[in-house]
Order: sequence, then structure tokens, then C-alpha cells
Amino acid sequence: MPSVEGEEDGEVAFERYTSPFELQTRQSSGPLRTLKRVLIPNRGEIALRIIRACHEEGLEAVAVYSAADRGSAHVRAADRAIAIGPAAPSQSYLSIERLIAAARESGADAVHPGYGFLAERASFAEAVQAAELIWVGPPAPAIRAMGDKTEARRRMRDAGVPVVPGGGAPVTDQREAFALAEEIGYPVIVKAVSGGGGKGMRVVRDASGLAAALDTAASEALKAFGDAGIYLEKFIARPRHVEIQILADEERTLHLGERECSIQRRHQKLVEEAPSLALSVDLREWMGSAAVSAAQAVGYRGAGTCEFLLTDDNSFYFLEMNTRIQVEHPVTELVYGVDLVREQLRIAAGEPMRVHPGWLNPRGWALECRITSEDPANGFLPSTGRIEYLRVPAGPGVRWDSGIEIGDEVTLYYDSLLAKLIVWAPDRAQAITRMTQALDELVVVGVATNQAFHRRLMTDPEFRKGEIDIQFLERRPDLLTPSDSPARVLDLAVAAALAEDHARQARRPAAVEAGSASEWARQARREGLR
Ligand code: MV4
Repeated sequence: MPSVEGEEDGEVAFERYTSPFELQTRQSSGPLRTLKRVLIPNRGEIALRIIRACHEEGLEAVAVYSAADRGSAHVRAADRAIAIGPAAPSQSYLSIERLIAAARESGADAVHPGYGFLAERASFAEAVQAAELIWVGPPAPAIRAMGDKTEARRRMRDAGVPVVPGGGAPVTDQREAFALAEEIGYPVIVKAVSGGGGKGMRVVRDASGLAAALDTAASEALKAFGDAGIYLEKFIARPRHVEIQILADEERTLHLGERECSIQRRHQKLVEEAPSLALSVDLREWMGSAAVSAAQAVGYRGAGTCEFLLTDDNSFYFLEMNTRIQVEHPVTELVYGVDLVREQLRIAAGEPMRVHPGWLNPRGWALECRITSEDPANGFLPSTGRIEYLRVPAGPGVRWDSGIEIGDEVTLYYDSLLAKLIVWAPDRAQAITRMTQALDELVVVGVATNQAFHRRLMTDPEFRKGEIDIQFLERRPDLLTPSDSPARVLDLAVAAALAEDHARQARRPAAVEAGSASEWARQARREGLR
């Protein structure tokens, strides 16, 4: 046995290895006392994600399902599942009454809404709490304050968070709007007070276009949000979309760095990454503390995200706060080593979060590709059908968050997100290589997907250099449409089938002997199956 310098043989003290994570969580692990059973009024990949987190926290999970989701993976993964109505969301996943009834019936003591559906409806948070259930989300007043975009702007400005120059209140008459636009300078952007996600926005280049933009934006806002309120901001050209992840418990409000979400098409994010190439350590701390101030200004608790526009000269402006867990949360989880959904559950249960600020440094690089049932060859229209075959990528640093399985029917009732393919690697170049490989492993048969778009993007030199902003895909329509003609794709498919047949012939035994084997086995050998 080799001796250790400075110590006598036999005197080496062996200490059990303690991971940094255990050190930071030692005082606060164990089952959640105030929580036992969580109802998840959602479906698909996020329902499964929350069910897994519940089980890891020692909690029971109650799923709900519409008629279209009776056979879905989330229904089987939960400890109990409750039917809530027909496929149409308005009569199932959006029905506050049915969801509260399901919570009561199942004896749940908490509700985790996920994202989409009712996750950011302050009145749903209130209904949950009125039923004496724990809401796994921020306080209803924080949801409400951030949902009203002009109120959010005023509160942020008062808290010292940089907002885009513009109006602090909704536009009430045209003369006032013209004066404000002159003051902030063209181009300006007209936005809906109850908007978000880009609906009802209008960019105005000069005074000649303002009156018409105010009219169309107001009527679009009324149609989409039931509120015609609009306001003005200076239009920021070609910024990056960078958002900061927040976690807050009763004691502390922390940020977990940024996600770069500039790769989007028509306000739908397609690829997200963490960290962002555009942020230095200093800029991360500036944006991080702005986001912490934003959260504190509305009494935020739980997980939330502050969206910013970041310009070339490193100016950043608060846009809005998303008061929910987001689709792209996994990239933050992978670079910060924090399970955000488990922390949401702990915070809701009144426990301190298991996050030590001293450990909050990004490590390596994470990328997420949203695999959607949208057909790039058909203008990105949603495609439907049965998942006939599915081969899921795997390997080191590869994560597949999905609710779909072979046999599932993809319909038009719900959004088109089939899965999130997420990779981690030590640096951005290796993460892109790993993502390319994972995309090559992925096979989805039965519905058209945007998989080929992701593969083109990952091999694009401009993307690999990180030269991206929110207009990237507008400048690169070549990435959105298949480069191969349908005839070429058919040629490739025929070639692949011939190669496969050739390989099978080579594997087939030269002669099929009779006698010993059963007729099944002999037939299988003739077919080259074994
Ligand atoms: C902007 C902007 C430029 N200037 N505001 C779009 C969604 C909503 N959250 C706010 N949005 C924008 N607001 C000013 N003053 C550009 C956008 C925008 C955008 C923002 C983030 C991600 C993608 C985007 C795509 C188009 C426009």
C-alpha cells in the first residue's frame, strides 16, 4: 500500500466524499411537510416533467386528461388521473371549474400549472387558493402586475430597472400619441397593454404611419385580449432576446443567469441556449441584478423569467416578466445544476430553496431544439397524424423531454410542441456537434416535423459563430425551407431502402435447413430476420 506523504502508514483518515450539492442542501432536505399530493392541470411534456419532480420530492402526482389524451404518457406516469372533459381546451384544460373539482375529488393539496393554459391567469391562482389549495406559482398580485404591460413598465421604472423609452400609461388620444412619438423619436412600436408574445404589435417608421397603426393595433388587441389598450415604445432594431431566470423564496431572490432565445420565427422560439455568447461576467451580473430588482418590486415568489432586449452596445431593456416555469427552463438546469421544478415545489411548500448563491456559476453550454409537428416544406403549417415510429436520441449529455410515444395521435387541439431535445457539453462548439448528432439519431415517422430545419441551423456557419439576433431567421429564409427538392429526397429514400435490403440479403443464412427449427423460425430465417 502506498504511503501518503506526511502521514504514517495506517494513519490515513478516510473521509466520506461529500458533494458540493450535498453541502449546500444538507440542512434542508427531507420530505416536504406541508405538501402531499399535487394536481397538474396540464398535458404533454411539461405534465410529465412535473410528475417526475413530484416523485423525486416524495409527492403524489394527480394528472388530468381530456378525451384526446386518455392514452397519453402523463396519464400513466401519475399516481392518479382524472378525466376533465372533451378535447377542446376551453372545456378541459382551460376550465377552472372542472380543474378545481378534479383537485377536490382527488384530495390534492396543491396545484402546479406548468406553462400555457391557465398558468398566468391571476384569477386561476386565486380560485386555487380560495379552494384552500397551495398554488405552485407566484402570488396572484405579482401575476396581475406583470400581466398589465404599462403597469409593469411603471413598476420597473420606479424600481430602477431599465425599460425601453416610451409611455408609462396607455394611449388615450391621437394628439397625445403623436407628441409622445416625436419625443421618443421614430421608429416607434405600438403594443397591446394586455399583450405579450408579440400579438398586436405594429412598427411605425414615421409620423405618416402612426394613426393607422394605432387603429389596427387597438382593434387587434381588443380581438385577441378583450382589451383595446395600447401604448408606445421606441423601436429597438436587431436586438438579441436574452432572458434571466429568477428563483425567490421567503428569504431570498436569486438569479440563475441568462438564456439566449433569439432564434425564433413569428414569436415562436425554436432554439434556446445558455449561457449567451453576448454576455460577459459583468453584464450577467448587471442584467441579473436588474431582474432580481424586477422580481422584488412585485413581491415575487417561485420561478420566473425577466425578458430583456439586448443591443450591440450592451444596452439592455426590460420587456416583460413571465410568471411561470418556461418551456426552455432545461438549458438553465443543465448549466446551473439546479432542478427548477423541484425548487418550485419546495418554495410553494414554504421550504427554503436548495440553492446556494456561491454555487451559482454557469458551467459548460446547453442548447435546446424545439421539435414541433410543423412542416417547413409547407410554410410551417401544423401537421397531424399518428406517431408510427419514434427513435429517441440518447448518450452522454443528451436529454429528451417529451410527452409523445409511438401510437399517439397528433391533433390540432393543442400546440405543436412534440418534444424538446436538449444537450449539454463543455463548450458551445461541442454542444452544437452533440446536438447535430442527436438530431441525426432522431427518427419521427407519421407526422412532419421541423427536425431538418434544426439540422440545417446547427451546421450553419453564421449560427456556429453566434452571430444571431431576433431577426436572424428573417434574414435567412434558406434555413427555413428544405434545400433538397422533393425529387432528390425521393432518390435518397430509394437509395436508403436499396442499401438496407442489400445489407439484409448479406445477413441471410445461405441455406435454410429443415427439420430441427419450427416453421416460425424457418420462416424468420427466410425473411432474414434472424
Ligand atoms: C420590442 C421589439 C423592439 N423594440 N420592443 C416581441 C414580443 C414581445 N415580448 C415584445 N417583442 C418585441 N418588442 C421594442 N421596443 C421587438 C420585439 C420582438 C421580439 C422580441 C423578443 C423576441 C423576438 C421578437 C421578435 C420580433 C419582435
